[in-house]
Amino acid sequence: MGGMLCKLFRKRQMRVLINGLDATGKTTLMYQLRLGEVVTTKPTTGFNLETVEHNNVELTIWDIGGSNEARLLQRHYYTGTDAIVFVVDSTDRDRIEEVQKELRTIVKKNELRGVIVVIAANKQDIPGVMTPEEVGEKMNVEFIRKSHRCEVFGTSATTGEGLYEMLDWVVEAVSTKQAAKVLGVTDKCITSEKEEKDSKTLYF
Ligand code: G3D
Ligand code: MG
Repeated sequence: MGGMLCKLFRKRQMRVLINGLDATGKTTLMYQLRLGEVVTTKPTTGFNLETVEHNNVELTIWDIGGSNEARLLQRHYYTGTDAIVFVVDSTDRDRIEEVQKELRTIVKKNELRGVIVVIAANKQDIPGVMTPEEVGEKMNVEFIRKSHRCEVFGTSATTGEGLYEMLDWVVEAVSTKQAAKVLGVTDKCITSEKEEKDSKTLYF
């Protein structure tokens, strides 16, 4: 039953934001997915926006940070978001504290109440980097889980490792949430049973 519902709702429109500090691997990840043409726009001075639309999924990417003006403008893009993928550079121990604060600020935003949060512990192909568990701990995932459904995935945007597994999870989680909303129940009532499928299948 749960699986069927998820299948039904999988076709619905989804907005996924991909955020993270500069040089964490967001653009590389976008190209690695090869979902379509990546369009780069500059809505105003201060930040670049990259978008891909594929089937009913809209992926929007930008680097967090920048001027206050840029941050105010970014706010506009939060509205209507279903999931946020927060890309972390697992090699960057120096900035992990800063990253954790940024994510905490983002998830507290009204426009992002209840969105699915995914942390991509990226650059896992590099030896000696922080493990996904370590990144999760440093990002204080337990705190985020008090208000949001949140999961950590180890990824490599250059090799593609872990990307499809992560996006499969995002689509499944958003589908379940959308189905629950329509039915007026909490998403925990709908078991997102894993169907017999190739783990590399992306539903976009
Ligand atoms: P951004 O869009 O978040 O700013 P980019 O980041 O996608 O531009 O990536 C920044 C740099 O990190 C790039 O290197 C890119 O190749 C590298 N990178 C991104 N993801 C990974 C990864 O998973 N593993 C490794 N080893 N490198 C990664 P350059 O040298 O082009 O600046
Ligand atoms: Mg980029």
